[in-house]
Amino acid sequence: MQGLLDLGAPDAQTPEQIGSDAWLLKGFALRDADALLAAIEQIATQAPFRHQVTPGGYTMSAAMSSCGAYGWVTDRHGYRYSPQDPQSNLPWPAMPTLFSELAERAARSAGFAHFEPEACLINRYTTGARMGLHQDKDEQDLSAPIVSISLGAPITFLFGGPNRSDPTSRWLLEHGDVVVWGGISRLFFHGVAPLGKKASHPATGLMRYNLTFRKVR
Ligand code: MD3
Ligand code: FE
Repeated sequence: MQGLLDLGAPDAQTPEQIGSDAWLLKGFALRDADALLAAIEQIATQAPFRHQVTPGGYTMSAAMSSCGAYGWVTDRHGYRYSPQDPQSNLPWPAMPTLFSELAERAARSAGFAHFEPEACLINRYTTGARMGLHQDKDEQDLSAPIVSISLGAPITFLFGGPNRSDPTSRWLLEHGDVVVWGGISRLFFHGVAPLGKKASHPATGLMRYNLTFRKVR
């Protein structure tokens, strides 16, 4: 008989190491996916998704919003964390307890106790949207991990090394997957390939959402 006791299948209880101090928790957020998507919709009524412009003058193909004490902002002048949404000059929407508790549990499963995220960046990808190789280093405390939750259409994640020219490995990130990055991988180059034309999920259609939880200060 098949499927009753599949001990070989990866699941939320067995983190898969995808790099030094980087852990993939396959399906870890699956149970909470509907509630997460409803919360994202609510957040977007207060802080709508927008395509930000980089200091280099490029418009990002992923649309972004944020919740929590800080949001990530880029414009012609540079990148920064800001306690206000520059579009409204209001504080970002509060981080739902569901978000912070899920991020804390995921970090704990990967060996990082007491993770208290101060910012949750929300990226929204539609067909063709991508994120080029970059490092996340706008946070003051680089000892805290970053937790990411993928929802909706699957995408290919590119995971490099400490130098831009390092080779990249590819990982498929699907609905409900959670990844925790700490230690040296926290500063590794990474990005996502363009969202495929046929990529979809029943819960989101052609959209993919990514939540990243960060300690900022
Ligand atoms: C590895 N987001 O928001 S999530 C980002 O799918 C970002 O939207 C991508 O890169 C996305 O900055 C990738 C995975 C991720 C996030 C942060 C990392 C991987 C990371 C920080 C350090 C190393
Ligand atoms: Fe990043």
